[in-house]
This record gives sequence, C-alpha cells and structure tokens, in this order.
Amino acid sequence: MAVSGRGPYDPQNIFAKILRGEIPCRKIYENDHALAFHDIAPKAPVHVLIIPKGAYVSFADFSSTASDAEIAGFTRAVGQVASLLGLEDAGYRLLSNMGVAAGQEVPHFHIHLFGGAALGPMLH
Ligand code: DGP
Repeated sequence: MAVSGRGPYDPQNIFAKILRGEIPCRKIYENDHALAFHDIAPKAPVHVLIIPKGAYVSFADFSSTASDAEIAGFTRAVGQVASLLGLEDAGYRLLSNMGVAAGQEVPHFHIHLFGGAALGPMLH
C-alpha cells in the first residue's frame, strides 16, 4: 500500500496485524515499546524489522509524536537486537523508508536492520 508517511494510521496494515497476533512472525525480541522479527523477504543474511508497539505511520510521525519513553524503548530495542544477533563487532546497517517516494510499503513505522555480510554502499 502506498503511503505518504504522514497520513492517518491504518489499523489493518500488516504490522498492526502482527502486533495483535493476527498473523505470525519470527520474533527475535520484544520490550514494552517495540517488537523485532525477521523480514519475510530478506535482502541480506540478517534482515530484521524493528517496529514500535504504538500506532505510528512513519519515522516522521514517530519522531514527532511518540513519548520520550517510547522513543527510548524503541531505540534500546534496536541495540538489543544487534547485540542478541552478535552483530556489534561485524557491524550492521539501519534503514527506514519514510514515505512512498523513499520506498515505504508498510504504513507502520519500522527500521530495517541488515547484517551478516559485507554490505554494499546502498541497500534498500
Ligand atoms: P518497507 O518497504 O520499508 O515498507 O519495508 C517493508 C518490509 O516488510 C519489506 O522488507 C517486507 C516486509 N514484510 C512485508 N510483509 C511482511 C509480513 O507479513 N511479515 C514479515 N515478517 N515481513 C513483511
């Protein structure tokens, strides 16, 4: 579904369904504010999605309207996932597509974490 990154939140988006347990995911980590799971179509040997539990369309929405506790919990979850997967020494890449022009397909804010290989200069 194409999104502007700033539109109203659609509670029927696929990540909202994952958060409600309506469809499964391969969970890696969870805290009060975030859930991390493997991407269904990995573009690197490790390709994980980290999503906030709150209803945020995009990074622009999350960064401007989430509480400090949510932002802290989400940010710490990203670091925890990298640590749990043993990627800190090897390195990893974080990416978030903000809006349709940037390639955002799922209208629930998420960060991609890529690792497990030497990564090229760009990876979508
Ligand atoms: P983006 O283009 O930044 O919105 O990335 C969306 C990502 O979500 C894309 O890499 C594929 C992934 N994805 C889409 N549907 C599902 C799903 O049902 N389960 C999981 N685990 N990942 C999904």
